[in-house]
Amino acid sequence: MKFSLVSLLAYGLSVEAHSIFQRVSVNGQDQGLLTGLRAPSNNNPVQDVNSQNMICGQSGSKSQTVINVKAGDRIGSLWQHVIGGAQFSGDPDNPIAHSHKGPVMAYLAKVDNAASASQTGLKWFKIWQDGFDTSSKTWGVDNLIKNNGWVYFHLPQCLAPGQYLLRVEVLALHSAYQQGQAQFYQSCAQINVSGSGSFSPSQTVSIPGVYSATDPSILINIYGSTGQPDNGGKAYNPPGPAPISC
Ligand SMILES: *[C@@H]1O[C@H](CO)[C@@H](O)[C@H](O)[C@H]1NC(C)=O
Ligand SMILES: [Cu+2]
Repeated sequence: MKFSLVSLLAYGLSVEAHSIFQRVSVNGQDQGLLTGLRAPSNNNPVQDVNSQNMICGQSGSKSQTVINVKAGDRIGSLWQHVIGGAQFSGDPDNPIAHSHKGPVMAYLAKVDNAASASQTGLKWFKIWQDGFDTSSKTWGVDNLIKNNGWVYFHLPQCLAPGQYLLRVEVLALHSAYQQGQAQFYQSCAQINVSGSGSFSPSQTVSIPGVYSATDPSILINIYGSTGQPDNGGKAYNPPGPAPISC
């Protein structure tokens, strides 16, 4: 009995190798831990694509800060195993377990006041994604791990000035061959964009609503015939709309 409890705990630790988006950088300037973020306080994934937690994760930390950025800026999103970094010294699952293959995506939604706006009912559009590179067999999550948890992308130059919620999402597909087992991780950053752009999306999506549990990029076996997580060498299209281009 005692032994099985211990092995259960050990198993529990090894499977809960999740991650949290918890820091933003702007052109290399770290904005601080949880500053300007709506982030979950624990690293458990969201698995119900229709849950309100799909928006910015389970409700956790809030911030009064709105991060000032310019259209075209290089944004960094830092992912770590638990809030603050590694769970313990030498944590092999920081920033996220290597098993958690999948895409990384970034969405924006216009709001009046990013610090106080409700996150429900917003009109989202995708600005960036890192899916799967078939030639190097590299997933977005592999690049995140390579960069010690940092994910980098540029804000579109054409973006209209104003305040936005920036939602960055990791979709871990290691168990996605079973419906309801794809793991979604996300937080939202509160940003104030300056610039001279005028882009307004002609098509937007609702979150939740944009994904379905049986979407072929969500209900998917990413393992090839030798058990390698290489999607059998096939291309992979991340779920949701295509990123805007401008
Ligand atoms: C947003 O940016 C504009 C332009 O730089 C600035 O005038 C405004 O005060 C900023 N708003 C917030 C809430 O920081
Ligand atoms: Cu996990």
